[in-house]
Amino acid sequence: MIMKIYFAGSIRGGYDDFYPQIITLLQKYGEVLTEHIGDKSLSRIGETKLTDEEIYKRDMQWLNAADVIVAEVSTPSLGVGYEIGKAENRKPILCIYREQNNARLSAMISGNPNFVIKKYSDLNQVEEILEKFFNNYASKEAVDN
Ligand code: 6IA
Repeated sequence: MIMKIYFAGSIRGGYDDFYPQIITLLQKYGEVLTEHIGDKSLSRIGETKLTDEEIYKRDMQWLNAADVIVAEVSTPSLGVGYEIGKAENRKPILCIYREQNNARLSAMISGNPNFVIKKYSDLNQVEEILEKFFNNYASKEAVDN
């Protein structure tokens, strides 16, 4: 079975240019349900043909279908906070975080023991973080089944 990965990243909260590369790295481990978040032209301001109601409905379906959530939390986003809050205690959640301009991560995320939180400064580090997280996840799955 191919793993389903929900990648969450700030859109209207502020778009981050690293998303396309992070999504490419994630595709090594499974299907990224939300790969459109890496589409720069569309996601600058969150414009799309879908209404907000349609976006919400589709994303909640994907969130429920996902085996694991990976959230890029460097840019504060109500949407990302909501998504990881909804998935908490139901799915493994990895939050990756890039320190920029001394901005500090919300204590509601950094202080939450249900999230695996990893800081990075470049994509090589993201690659290492993902490798460790997914290897760990795969070995837990093997024990559970
Ligand atoms: O509050 P934010 O907009 O920063 O919330 C971002 C999060 O909400 C992401 O993790 C997405 O899963 C979800 N989200 C918010 N807006 C959209 C959206 N807009 N499409 C899909 N998911 C969204 C349309 C732009 C899209 C074509 C890139």
